Amino acid sequence: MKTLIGLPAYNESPCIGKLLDRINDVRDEFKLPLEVIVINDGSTDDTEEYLKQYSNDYSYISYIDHDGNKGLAQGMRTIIDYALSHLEDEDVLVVMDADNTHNPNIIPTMINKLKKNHLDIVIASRFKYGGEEKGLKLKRRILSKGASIFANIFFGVKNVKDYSCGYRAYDIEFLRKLKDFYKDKLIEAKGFECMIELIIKAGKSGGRIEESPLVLEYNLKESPSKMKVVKTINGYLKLGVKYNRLRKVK
Ligand SMILES: Nc1nc2c(ncn2[C@@H]2O[C@H](COP(=O)(O)OP(=O)(O)OP(=O)(O)O)[C@@H](O)[C@H]2O)c(=O)[nH]1
Ligand SMILES: [Mg+2]
Repeated sequence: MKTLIGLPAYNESPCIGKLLDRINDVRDEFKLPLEVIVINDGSTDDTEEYLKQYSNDYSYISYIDHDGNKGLAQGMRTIIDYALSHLEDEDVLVVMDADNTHNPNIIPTMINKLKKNHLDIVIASRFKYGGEEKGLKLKRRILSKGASIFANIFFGVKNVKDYSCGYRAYDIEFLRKLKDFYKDKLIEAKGFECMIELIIKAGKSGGRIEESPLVLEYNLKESPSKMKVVKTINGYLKLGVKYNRLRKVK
């Protein structure tokens, strides 16, 4: 069994090297067969220079360049397509932010949970007992908690509290089934709400989803945030209209 870590990255030069070092430590410490794919989404800073250097130094790290900035949703599509064409059904895809706020040392726990409990997705959750958001400003805390409450009311996916966090482990057999079913419509969202869309569709397809606590290390964030609050809330509301559980839609 192999694990692929997929990192969507846009202008992450202050953080990407630090995160790849931390992933390397976890790989050594836990002797995990880990590989890394970074999607460099038209970064205009030195992200690509770091990726050239790290992919030269470590054969298990590679990257794909998008020609221009296509957005997080397209980054996720590229990661999923890459994972499905490079991994076997027994393998695992872990997606996490490239901004060094997601500690890779919980990856072994997430994979163990996924495999032991025969799950389809494990979400690293800020709202699971033991999780927290270190260094996050009040406005952003309200947004993440608000997204969680909103999504629970509208979508009510079993066992899920953290719908918007991108840090997750996906079972490849399940992801393949999901992609075969939805095809090019697996991710229709344009922005950051694609993370919620994936969980809604996984839940509708009978996916077994559980959470593992995440301590979000926002105190380590050095790159500017790319999350546009108004645009993201707008995206959440559109999902609410399209997929809310009162409507009988596919
Ligand atoms: N492929 C791609 N990735 C992006 C884009 N914008 C952001 N990302 C990545 O998506 C992940 C999440 O972005 P963040 O800026 O960390 O957003 P967030 O975690 O919701 O909020 P902050 O941490 O406050 O910024 C990071 O790895 C970013 O590099 C984009 O346009 N394209
Ligand atoms: Mg982030």
